[in-house]
Amino acid sequence: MESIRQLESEATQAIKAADSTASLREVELQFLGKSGSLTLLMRQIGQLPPEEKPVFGAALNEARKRLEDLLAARTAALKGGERAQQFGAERIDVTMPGTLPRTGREHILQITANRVKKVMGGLGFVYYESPELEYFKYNFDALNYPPDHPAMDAQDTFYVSDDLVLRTQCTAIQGRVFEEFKPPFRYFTVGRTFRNEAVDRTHGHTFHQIDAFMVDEGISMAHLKGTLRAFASAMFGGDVKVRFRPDFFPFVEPGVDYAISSPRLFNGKWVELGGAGLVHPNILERYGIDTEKYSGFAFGLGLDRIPMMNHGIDDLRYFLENDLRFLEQFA
Ligand code: FA5
Repeated sequence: MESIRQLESEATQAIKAADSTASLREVELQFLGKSGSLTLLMRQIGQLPPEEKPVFGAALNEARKRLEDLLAARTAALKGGERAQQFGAERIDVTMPGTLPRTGREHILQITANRVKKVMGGLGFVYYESPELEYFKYNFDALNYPPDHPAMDAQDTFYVSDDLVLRTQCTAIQGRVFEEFKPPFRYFTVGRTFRNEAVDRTHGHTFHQIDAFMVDEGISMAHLKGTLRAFASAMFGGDVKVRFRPDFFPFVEPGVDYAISSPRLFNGKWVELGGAGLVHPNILERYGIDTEKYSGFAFGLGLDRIPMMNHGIDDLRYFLENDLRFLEQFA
């Protein structure tokens, strides 16, 4: 009997001292488990004299029952505290500001290209796409460059093989269009061009051009000037001035350079956007077009110069540097 009281008192102490449900579980195993000390005591009943057995058994069961109740109460109390603690740790503050996912946006050059496509479409030109890796034939030969002509030096490019180059000018669409379609027509393209260039603020090794040409009956410099005047108004505003000065390109005759100026843009300085002229008769003849009946104009402009003018950007290298601080300014 004494041993029961002793064990019950020990177990009670241990239960009161336990500070977590996990340690309570250990106490339970230690006293009431399969080989717990109270359970072992129960097994000793058989060795007692018969008259003591019922009294001892009853006392043991009562002690066990008290301990079980105490354990249950203590477990419940500790569990409540532990839950509260867990909730506290996992608590979500729904009033905290969220993290916005990063969203992409169109690149300023893409925005510009899309505007150009709208404007050129509005002027009756059809978009034509051709490869950036181009045959030498279309980049130069078809454009009336005599073999080894020094004009090719102005457009030194990257050769992939003897007859494949990274195109130096979007004018390379001309030969492809002439092979595919019969005049009258108006085609244009917008795309990436490459030159082996001493890179500076206004010259990249990789840049973009708009190139357009139309062939029809009676086309003259007046049509060219009217078209480039309308293009400048649409891209820069109605108040821009346009300027044409004689220039040489093997594929036009006469040839001009085309510049624009406005007091609002680039301190009113003249900025050259590109070259233009009437399609050289040699090219028309090469593709079997009757030059008595048909003539055409062509122009090629730097795309990158347009946002440079419109946003006062003084270095075109920003466009391809992928610096978000620069790119995110253009919605
Ligand atoms: C040409 O590329 C001719 N194909 C244009 C042309 C087409 C003339 C049809 C006549 C008829 P040019 O090399 O000047 O011409 O280049 C045209 C424009 O592209 C330049 O005025 C400039 O705006 C832009 N450009 C040329 N090289 C670079 C470069 N390295 N970096 C950025 N823009 C350039």
